[in-house]
Amino acid sequence: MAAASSDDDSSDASAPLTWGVGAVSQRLGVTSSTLRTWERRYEIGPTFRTAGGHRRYSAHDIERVDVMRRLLDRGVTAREAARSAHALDPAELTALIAGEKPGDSDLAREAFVAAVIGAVQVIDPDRLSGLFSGALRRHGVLAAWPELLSPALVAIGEGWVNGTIDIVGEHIASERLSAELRLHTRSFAVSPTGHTAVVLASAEEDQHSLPVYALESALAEQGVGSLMLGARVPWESLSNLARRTNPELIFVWATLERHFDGSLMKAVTELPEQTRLVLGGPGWGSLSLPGARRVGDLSEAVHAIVDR
Ligand code: B12
Repeated sequence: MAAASSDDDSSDASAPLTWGVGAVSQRLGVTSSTLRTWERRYEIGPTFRTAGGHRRYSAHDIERVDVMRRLLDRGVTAREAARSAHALDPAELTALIAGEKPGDSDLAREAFVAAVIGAVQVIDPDRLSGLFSGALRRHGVLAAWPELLSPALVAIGEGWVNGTIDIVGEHIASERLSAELRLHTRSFAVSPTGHTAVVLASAEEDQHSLPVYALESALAEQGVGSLMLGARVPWESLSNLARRTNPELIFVWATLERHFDGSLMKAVTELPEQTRLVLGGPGWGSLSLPGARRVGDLSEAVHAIVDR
């Protein structure tokens, strides 16, 4: 989507970021004339106008148009779609997006992703926290992660690649999501033995840790505690820790591609005999480590750990 702008004739620094008809049309695949019709007939349109009279859509206006479009795509009449889309204030839209059972409806997923992207683009951290916590509270991490949160992260990654999302936006979303995942984790009573029996970490030099926080949280939902080491854990430290605490299982996440590496092999061979190694994430590619088990998604990782 074209970047939000403040036109010369709307350059009030306190005004929210807004988008023109062309940008909205391009983003949602709805022609400009249809957008004008929806505004005229159903009052589904922009909240703002520039001093020069040009239409300016806020992030919420865009979400409302998007809901209208999706409901129409699902066979709802225009009048009903407009009524539903109209009835949503920003908080209700958030609730609707996070509240529909994920998996049941593409609308829930796509609207959630659109809301997250909108909040990243206008830099609205509190809305991000609200979206993330709402999704976790309503569905639990085991459903919310694959159905809502992961797709939102993938969309953020795409936004970063095509230049519509700044790296700062990616950092804000990541920080807010990891904070909400940790809060979710702490809301469950977990078995204290897990804190030494199960160790979770991201691979050496790999800064990506959100899937590991999701796993920590999903285990907590099952009453299983774990020792979370976070991002970029050196192999040597991991194997030293294992020799001192004899964990039953170590899970290591890798997003970035891993290559054969002597210090990794040494760490693996020095693990205590009882310690099982479980690997997750695209970075492991075809690398095979002696005795290690691969898991492909969050649910499989939870089962591998809970049923160990
Ligand atoms: C958030 C994010 C960051 C955050 C991480 C914050 C944090 N605390 O984790 C920050 C901003 C720090 C970051 C940094 C970087 N990032 Co980054 N990042 C992302 C982003 C947007 C989401 C990552 C994520 O959590 N994905 C989790 C899920 C959603 O994705 P997935 O792993 O592909 O999921 C698959 C499976 O693994 C499985 N799965 C999903 N969840 C789970 C959970 C478990 C437990 C299991 C077992 C499986 C599983 O299902 C999915 C389908 O197969 C991705 C975009 C993306 N497409 O993922 C880029 C992305 C991973 N980053 C990328 C890059 C390049 C970087 C940087 C190198 C950028 C830079 N130039 O500095 C640095 C890395 C520095 C380093 N040394 O590590 C690339 C990686 C390309 C590659 N494969 O090499 C991506 C793909 C963006 C892109 N499209 O180019 N990043």
